[in-house]
Amino acid sequence: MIDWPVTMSDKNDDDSDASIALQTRPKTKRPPLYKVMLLNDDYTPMEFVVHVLERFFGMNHAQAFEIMLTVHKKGLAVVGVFSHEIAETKVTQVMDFARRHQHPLQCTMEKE
Ligand code: TYC
Repeated sequence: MIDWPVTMSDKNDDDSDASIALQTRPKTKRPPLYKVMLLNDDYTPMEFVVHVLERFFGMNHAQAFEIMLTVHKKGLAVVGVFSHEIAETKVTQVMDFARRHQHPLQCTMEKE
């Protein structure tokens, strides 16, 4: 049997380049995120929109009032960014709540 000369640099233990090369790009994909948006309309009372933002999006009164005014002036605003499932739940909660109070408020989601 031939006894090959082996130097330290030939050895290939755990932390050598050859073993690391296979692990440099872990294929973990982050789930896509979705923007939840509120749309302006001419009929939903401002106070109702402020209440929606406090109740379903955890905003304090000042934040909620500011975002409501942005929607009122610009036509729409992003009110939060969530996973697909959470975004869908928010949209359903807002749409159900608005419908129950007979307001035409619209809430939609869109992939970020
Ligand atoms: N434009 C409405 C009004 O003047 C207020 C409003 C704000 C409605 C935001 C919807 O998403 C909305 N009463």
